[in-house]
Amino acid sequence: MSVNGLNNGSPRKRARSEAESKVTVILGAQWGDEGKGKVVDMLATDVDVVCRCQGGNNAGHTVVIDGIEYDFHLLPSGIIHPKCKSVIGNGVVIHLPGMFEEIEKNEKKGLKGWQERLIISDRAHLVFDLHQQVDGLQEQENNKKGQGLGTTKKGIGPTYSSKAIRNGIRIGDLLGDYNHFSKKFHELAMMYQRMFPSLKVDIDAELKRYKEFAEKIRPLVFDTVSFLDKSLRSGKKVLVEGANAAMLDIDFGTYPYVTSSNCSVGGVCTGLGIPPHRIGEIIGVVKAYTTRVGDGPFPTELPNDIGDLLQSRGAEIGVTTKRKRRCGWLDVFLLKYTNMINGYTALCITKLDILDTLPEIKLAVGYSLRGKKIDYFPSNVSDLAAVEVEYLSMPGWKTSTEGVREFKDLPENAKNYINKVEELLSVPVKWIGVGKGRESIITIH
Ligand code: 2SA
Ligand code: GDP
Ligand code: MG
Repeated sequence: MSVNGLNNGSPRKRARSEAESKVTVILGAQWGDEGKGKVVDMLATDVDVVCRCQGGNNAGHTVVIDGIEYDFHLLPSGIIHPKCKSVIGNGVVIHLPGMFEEIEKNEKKGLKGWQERLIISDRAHLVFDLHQQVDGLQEQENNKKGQGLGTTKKGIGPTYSSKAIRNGIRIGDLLGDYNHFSKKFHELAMMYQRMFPSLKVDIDAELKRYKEFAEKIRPLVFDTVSFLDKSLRSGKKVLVEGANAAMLDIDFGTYPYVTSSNCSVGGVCTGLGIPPHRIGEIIGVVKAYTTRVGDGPFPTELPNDIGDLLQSRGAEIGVTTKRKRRCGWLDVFLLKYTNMINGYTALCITKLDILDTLPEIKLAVGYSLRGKKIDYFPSNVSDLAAVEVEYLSMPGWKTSTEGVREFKDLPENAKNYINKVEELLSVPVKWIGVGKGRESIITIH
């Protein structure tokens, strides 16, 4: 027996089977829209299961295959792969009308056979229309005080707050005793009507509609904890598709300008019921510059011609709300912070091609606050808004990289840019995106 009382090394310590596998996690390293959908699609060709662990249909993940653009909000981006199961885990919040609309839209583009592949956790919470209305009303009130957050109004905050104050309603409640579900729904609606007298909810119509949804989803609902446990024990390849991104994480992001879930690596364990030792590769998806949609401080923002150029060349428009995304230089100081939290084992740098026309490119390498260099990422948004950014300037390459498929064929200055990011972060860059399509990727071996 060792000093700490554990049987380390004793025969009673059960060896993990050779066949067991670890999950590969794909996470947004900035403020979202880094191109996670494309990375998931690229890796999903070779996996058995793709899971969403947090967020809801606020997310917008784009996959482009043979020129057809699919946008996924609640469905894992792996859903188009015919051999891959798609799991919506317990940490996700689900708006069923939105999910079926998304399915129908993608069916028109060629999505088939999803009924055999989609698996929904019985522990996931339901987003009702009333949560979405409340999201809008809260934003309206905050805007009047000049304190709007710029949410997607998809009901994400109100649903996670229902979950936290324990009057949330889960998929399992919908599929169980309908009287119990109706009672819970009544109580939820009454609470919000007390808080927002202008809120209109046709309770009977909603209950009727949800009775139909219950039968539609019943065949898709499982205990995803044991499904994933079995999958991993039998060596299946599992991919986790993070939604939103580290700087929008409710704990580590630019609070209160964040979403309401943990979009960093911890959300993988809590949102799927996977123990930490089963986490393998953690791929950070980094856009070659920075964007942010919604309000909140953004130290490297470029409210000028360069920002406009990145916005238009990068087609930086929200996939869910169609809002213009704010654009700025790549912030390596911020990436160092998100790497402390997520521990990336590899990076995919996307949208390098968008920088192709610039004569000079800058990287943020340090922050100062009130004249003093700081070695931490400010937790306070007014401090973050006040930081002075130290930049490293690099020459651009002013050549198209769109057709490049091998690292060695990139222009020298583009290679220098990638190498500099890798050096500053000490994380290997494994992939570089040079276009929207599935094929527009450079793999570094
Ligand atoms: P919410 O709706 O409560 O999650 O909003 C809170 C903040 O989180 C931001 N947020 C996002 N940021 C980037 N991308 C997201 N998905 C869509 C996309 C966004 C869109 O892919 O483009 O279409 O506007 C996303 N979802 C939430 C949000 O802007 C708030 O700052
Ligand atoms: P996600 O939320 O992280 O999945 O990213 P979004 O889909 O919201 O936004 C990324 C956008 O960039 C989408 O329109 C993608 O098609 C596009 N995209 C992804 N990678 C690249 C790339 O390497 N180059 C270019 N030009 N576009 C890309
Ligand atoms: Mg997105």
